[in-house]
Amino acid sequence: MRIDILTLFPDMFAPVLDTSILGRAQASGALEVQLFDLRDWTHDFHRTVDDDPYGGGPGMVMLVEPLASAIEDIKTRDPRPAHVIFFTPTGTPLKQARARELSEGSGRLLLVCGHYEGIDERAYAWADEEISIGDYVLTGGELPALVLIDAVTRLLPGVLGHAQSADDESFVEGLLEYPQYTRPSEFRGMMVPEVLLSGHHANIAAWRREQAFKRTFLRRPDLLDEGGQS
Ligand code: 4GS
Repeated sequence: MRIDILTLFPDMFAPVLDTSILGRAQASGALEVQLFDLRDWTHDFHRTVDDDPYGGGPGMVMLVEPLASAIEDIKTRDPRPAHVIFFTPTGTPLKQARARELSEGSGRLLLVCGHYEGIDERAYAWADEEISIGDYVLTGGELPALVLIDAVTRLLPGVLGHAQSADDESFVEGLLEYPQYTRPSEFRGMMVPEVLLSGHHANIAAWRREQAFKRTFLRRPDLLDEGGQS
């Protein structure tokens, strides 16, 4: 998959993208990331990317012109059509099912990271999709872009070692993940549940299903209402 990123802060990405599984995904060719600095599509001496909001109010608003020019230009850099995603708290909340679809989709994403108070509303005409990573306010769309890249990349073929690990965990079956343990079997009086030490695979599977269901009921009953469409 090719992922293009349009941002004012390209330096924010390498430390995350070059580490651990994302680093390996790039080394193997499963993931290709291209960073683009929005200031490269400005034309004035100060390389201006924002201005005061019409109607007044605090903060600055990103200009539509550099965003539109940059997106149109970046789209031509590869023959594959780019699916353009903007990050905003007013977007559709990101769920595992959407991450899965994007990992199986066209093979090319263009992630647009806003900064400052917001983006001129007219720029959203260049968005195919608007995504929120949660109901809180960040300083920019860079961290949301990294969250999306992480969630999508681990679902790409060959990225995770174990074929199983990508679909055994939380959300995939609409439930939270069951609790996990490793050595030692006792730590400061806290025991690992007996059934996990039993070697009885059917009992272990049943215990995990029950734990996943109980946890979901207690902590995220909203997921049970969603009918497993997460
Ligand atoms: C989010 C979010 C976000 C909103 C970007 C204020 C700078 C900021 N983007 N999910 N302007 N939550 N964006 O907080 O996607």
